[in-house]
Amino acid sequence: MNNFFILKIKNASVICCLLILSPIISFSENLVRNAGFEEKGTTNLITGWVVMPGQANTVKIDDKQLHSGKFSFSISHTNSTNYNGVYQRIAIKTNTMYTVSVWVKGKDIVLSEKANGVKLYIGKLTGKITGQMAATDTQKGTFDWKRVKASFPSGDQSLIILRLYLHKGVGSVWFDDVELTEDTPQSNTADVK
Ligand SMILES: [Ca+2]
Repeated sequence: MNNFFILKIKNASVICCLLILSPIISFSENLVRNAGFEEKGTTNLITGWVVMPGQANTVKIDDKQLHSGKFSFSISHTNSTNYNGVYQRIAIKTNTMYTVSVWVKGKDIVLSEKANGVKLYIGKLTGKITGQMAATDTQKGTFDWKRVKASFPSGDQSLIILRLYLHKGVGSVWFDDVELTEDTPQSNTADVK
């Protein structure tokens, strides 16, 4: 075997390794701003998030219950008709699969009959909210930090709204470490010969 062929084989090996490793080492950027609620902003404003127009003194940045860092976002209701939360608009790619998740903790959450409850919600946004694209399963009762998630195809949407809320229930909920990422392709290795 001459040096030319040895060089070709070495080059081919390097290319094969890169092709095999690329799906493993690739990662997706978290598209959520201030995802861990560590940037407090000014009074009643949370950097990166918009507080929904709800009832006064029901939402806050909390420094007692947290999943990571020093702060979480908290909603506490004493009235079962209350509906409060935060949201942000996020630009995404069309025709792409995304996964969204959040860490959530609850205390004494009791929901009304027609409540949507505790959710991370993804909605279409074409000038106004036009429908749900994804939502995590609702949560109730008392529970320690757990991660809830959902996946969805973006379809023709290039802008979405991500909301965290407590709808029509009493009790307290904490949210932390929100994540929205593009799904990484796992099937590339099948094309490597
Ligand atoms: Ca945090």
